[in-house]
Amino acid sequence: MTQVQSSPRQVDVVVVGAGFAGMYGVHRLREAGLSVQGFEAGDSVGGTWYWNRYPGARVDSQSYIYQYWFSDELLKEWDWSERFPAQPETERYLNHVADKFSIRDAIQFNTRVEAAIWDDSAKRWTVSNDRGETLSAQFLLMSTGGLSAPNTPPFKHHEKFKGQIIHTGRWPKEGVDFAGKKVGVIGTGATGIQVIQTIAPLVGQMTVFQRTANYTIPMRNPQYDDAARAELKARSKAMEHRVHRTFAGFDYDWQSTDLMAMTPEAREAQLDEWFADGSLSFWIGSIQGVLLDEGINAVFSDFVKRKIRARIHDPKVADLLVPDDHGFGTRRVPLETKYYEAYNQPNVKLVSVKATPIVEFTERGIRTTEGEHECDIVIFATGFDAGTGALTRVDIRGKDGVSLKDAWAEGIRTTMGLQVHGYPNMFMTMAPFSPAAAFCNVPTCLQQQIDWISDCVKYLRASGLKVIEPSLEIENKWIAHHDEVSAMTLIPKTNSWYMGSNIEGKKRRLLAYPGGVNTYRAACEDLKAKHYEGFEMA
Ligand code: NA7
Repeated sequence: MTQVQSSPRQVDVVVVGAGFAGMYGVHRLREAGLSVQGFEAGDSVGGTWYWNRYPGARVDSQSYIYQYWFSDELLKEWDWSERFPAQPETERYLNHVADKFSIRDAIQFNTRVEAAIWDDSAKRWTVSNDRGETLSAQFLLMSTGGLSAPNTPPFKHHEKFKGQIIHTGRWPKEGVDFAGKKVGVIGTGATGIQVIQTIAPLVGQMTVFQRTANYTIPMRNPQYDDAARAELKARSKAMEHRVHRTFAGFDYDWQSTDLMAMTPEAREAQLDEWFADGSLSFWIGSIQGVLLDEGINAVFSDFVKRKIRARIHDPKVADLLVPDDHGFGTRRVPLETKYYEAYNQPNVKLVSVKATPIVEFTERGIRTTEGEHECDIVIFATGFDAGTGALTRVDIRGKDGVSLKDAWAEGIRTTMGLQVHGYPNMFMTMAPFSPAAAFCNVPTCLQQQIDWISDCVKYLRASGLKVIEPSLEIENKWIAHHDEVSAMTLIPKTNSWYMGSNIEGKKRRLLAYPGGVNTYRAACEDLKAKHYEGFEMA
């Protein structure tokens, strides 16, 4: 219940969310001299790395670029143990940053923001939370995460199930004992793959319910010794410069190799070489044609299909695990470690819910059209309402009193994923129509967006201005550009969370700007240099 207060506490900015972006937002805005109140639903910092503590959770970006760049001291003192650290290490890192920069002081934990209403006469946001508190803020920073609103498909009769149901994005802190248990896993995206490969050796039996088979890349994850760490740290400044200037915010970028002009043998050797890096560079650090050209895409698809098939003993199981309905890289490509080998274990069964759909949950498990599958625990690795979900779950009302949820039901609108026309002084990170929403090494984009936002706020203050909002014209221009670039890629041809098509009733639309982190950053810099031309300020 929201309790009405006569004179709510006034702050300069409310920051919602204490993940990578929210923490950095608190730091930068406080540094700029603003009074900041952060709110976070969890009991500590970390965002994605707080909530997703399922077995096997791990970053698919290299540790040395999945970090903050703002403090030389931090860069020097923090030691990453390996190339792709597991969730506990990334969570430890974020806690270390929070402690070092006293970020917790500005954040109220265990508190969910429920509503933010723009008061156009006062030119301020009225923000209320689930503790019945209300605040008045000049600026609102929604750093609620692009992949933070869990998608829990409404399976029939799930309440009848006598066992335990757990969504990977809400994993219990105390952990789960799998020994001897019959475990069902629904979903084989990046998360499902990490869970399945990790718990397969621990469970009594596992039944995997797969709807769509994905392309994957085997992860190469060397441990770092002191020499390796020293070498990476020596390059950190150069790396920071680099990641902001590549297509996907990683340290690798598109290459100019003419794969199609090669002999079949040379082409295979080149693909093998890229694949052997064991990172996402095979996808977004190879050649751009993979996302633009059907012919090139088919070459990549065929290569990865052969790699997958070679690892699975039973050809019938291989038929199900080899993707058959989309091209390589048109949905998120997970990195994996011994994922396919799990299906060679006698206690792991794969059920195609495309061929035999889930009918209902029963007391003892899940019934598909082929029969009942007994489970003690069912893991929902069913993903998120990406890009929009965390924003539309808060009752955000702009100038005309229209909720963002209703406005976006008509069609998502943002200006570069940073602001929305009609919602003055509201800033967002990882929102639709910026690369941050999907096509980015996320920390690269989040830091770039927070830097842009804090520079914008500093500019307003220095100029004696109080309000900023994109004009309808500039917003329309950006949306048209986003749609034009999207249509040039192969991504809209495939169903995935990239397109919002994983959520029933959500309009199909490419959520992330696919024009490149480098291009997007240049456009943001240009706006800043031109003093936010096209934005209405007062
Ligand atoms: P994803 O990639 O959205 O994967 C969710 C999985 O759950 C995927 O295999 C879905 O099948 C499956 N799913 C969703 N709903 C259902 C229903 N109703 N029945 C059966 N199967 C279903 O989420 P992740 O958590 O794996 O990854 C999200 C991102 O987080 C990831 O890309 C990284 O960037 C980090 P589908 O493919 O839709 O047929």
